[in-house]
Amino acid sequence: MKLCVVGLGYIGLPTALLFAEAGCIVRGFDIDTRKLALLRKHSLPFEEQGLQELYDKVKDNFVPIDTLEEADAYIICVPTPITSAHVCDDSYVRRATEAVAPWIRKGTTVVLESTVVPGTTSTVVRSILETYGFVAGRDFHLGYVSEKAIPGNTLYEMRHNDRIVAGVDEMSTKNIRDLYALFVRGEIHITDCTTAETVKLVENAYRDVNISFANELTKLCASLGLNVWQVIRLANKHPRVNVHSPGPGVGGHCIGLDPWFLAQVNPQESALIRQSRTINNSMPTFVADTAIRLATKYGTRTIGILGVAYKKNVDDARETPAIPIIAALQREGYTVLVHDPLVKHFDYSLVTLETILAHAEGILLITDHDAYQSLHFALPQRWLYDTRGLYEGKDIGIDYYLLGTGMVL
Ligand code: SAJ
Repeated sequence: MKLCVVGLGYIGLPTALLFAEAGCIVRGFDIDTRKLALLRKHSLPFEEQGLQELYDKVKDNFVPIDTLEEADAYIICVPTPITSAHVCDDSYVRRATEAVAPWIRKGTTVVLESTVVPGTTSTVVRSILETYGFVAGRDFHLGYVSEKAIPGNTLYEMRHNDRIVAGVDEMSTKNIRDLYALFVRGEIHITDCTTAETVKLVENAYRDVNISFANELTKLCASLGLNVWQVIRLANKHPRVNVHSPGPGVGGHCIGLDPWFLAQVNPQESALIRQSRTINNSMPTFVADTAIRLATKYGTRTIGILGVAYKKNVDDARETPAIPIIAALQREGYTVLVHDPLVKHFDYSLVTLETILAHAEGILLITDHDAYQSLHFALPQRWLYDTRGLYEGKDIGIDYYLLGTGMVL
């Protein structure tokens, strides 16, 4: 089986290497020449647990390419950004599908994995692939498979999570299920393409709504002078309660975007999904305003930012709340020193932790990387504002303020 993965990002590259590990001859196509150059040197364009070891193991079965080739199957894993009008931009999916269409033969399999607006596979993708006269279902297999792997544990979850697999007809579904069964150890559930596309969005919208509930609780507990972390811990003792964690905002390339693709289906009937996005998007301002009140209270002018990755222990800063928070502090004239132990490339210059500890008077913890767990602070630090609960209950050596605990400023 020769298989081509189109798009070698956080999902496409691990998927390609897992198919290579399963014995497929895999071609990995991407338009990013920097990424291809790294891969040709057997280096990775991003960190992911176990990915380098897997690449080293399967490198004879995997070839990065910049021109598509004939293959038995094509897996499309390209980005679906969001526009300023909060609408899914499916231009990468269309371009990737247009690139695959000329390679369709009888018996070819095409799978879309990108997160899309429900209905995309069976309309947009299908019509482009049928451009050259082959008919989906009758002549080639077409379907949709979503992934639910968590960045930071992607390979394990891609192998072991259940998978939702869909085809445009029975044969497509069977063929695609057999394909993913080559490496998926979780249960494979069968459905239609539009349901599968919708399930992916529902998974992430569910998480976004629940995070927004935790963030709204943060503001209510601050008004009550209560510790929101304690309130949530005790509420979650209930066997059927699972309140998520508050934070400085929702980052990453999924949770903050995918709910909009669902709301796009019927904006009049998606008030909760849209309001949840509004609440989560309000957190960076809430955090920046609190940090400014602290800096004013202590008369400090230099603020150190600990962590810019969108969540702990990853090197990914896409859609991170750190960006609007830093911008707000700089707009108020503060000197902002920024550190992250894993992120290599960022919109603001990054300094060493030593620089932060030597010069920052106030500390704002945005990402609770494990690397920050045992830090202890002293002058010139005067205060620390913790937006993740990392230091809750610990003596860190300076005045400590915790998001959602009603500190009196
Ligand atoms: N966050 C909170 N509070 C929480 C949980 C998360 O503030 O209780 C924040 C995080 O700090 C981060 C953002 O939300 O900024 C997203 O982090 P995440 O861990 O919730 O999600 P991702 O984007 O790393 O991965 C999600 C996962 N989806 C679900 O958990 C339903 C993953 O399974 C998906 O595969 C992934 O999106 C994706 O690619 O769709």
